Amino acid sequence: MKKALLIVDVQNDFCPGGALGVKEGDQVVPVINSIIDRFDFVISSQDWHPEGSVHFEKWPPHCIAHTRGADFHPGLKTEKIGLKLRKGTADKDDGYSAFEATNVSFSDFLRDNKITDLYICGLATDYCVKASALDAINQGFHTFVITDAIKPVNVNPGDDKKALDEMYQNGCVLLESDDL
Ligand code: VGL
Ligand code: ZN
Repeated sequence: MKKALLIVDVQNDFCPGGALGVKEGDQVVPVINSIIDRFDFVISSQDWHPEGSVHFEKWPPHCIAHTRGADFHPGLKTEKIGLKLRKGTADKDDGYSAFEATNVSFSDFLRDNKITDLYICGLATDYCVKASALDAINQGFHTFVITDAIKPVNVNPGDDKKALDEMYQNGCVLLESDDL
């Protein structure tokens, strides 16, 4: 059994003050930093959009490739990250899931490294965390979501509860960082 941590989109634009700031998004940072040493591998994903993306018909422009908004939150412990995934890189691509990364195949990486258990944290619960968790389940990984290390966009109130319910119903284990 090998465990990997996937840190989803802990980027400046998803933190308070960012272009698509998630309420309390920065509060996931100390929780993630406190658990990062407990995994065999640490992988990050980054939203990495081109300026003219169709994605920006739904969302304010955010995480434009090579901008400060697309950088990791400055407080995140990044030294342990062994693989950095970039997604949403095409004009016509939302790229919500880390499994849609275009710079490397995430599922090949997990299989090549014999990772069985994937723990997911980061931003945002109701979009990229959910999409990544559901893909992980569909690809056969034991999938865990760390509920005190995620924050939602909540376009509509309760979207976070719905997302957690959907992940749970599909077989994700929901747990808190203290239970690791
Ligand atoms: C995300 C909305 C738009 C996310 C990305 O990281 O959850 N949400 N792009
Ligand atoms: Zn995006």
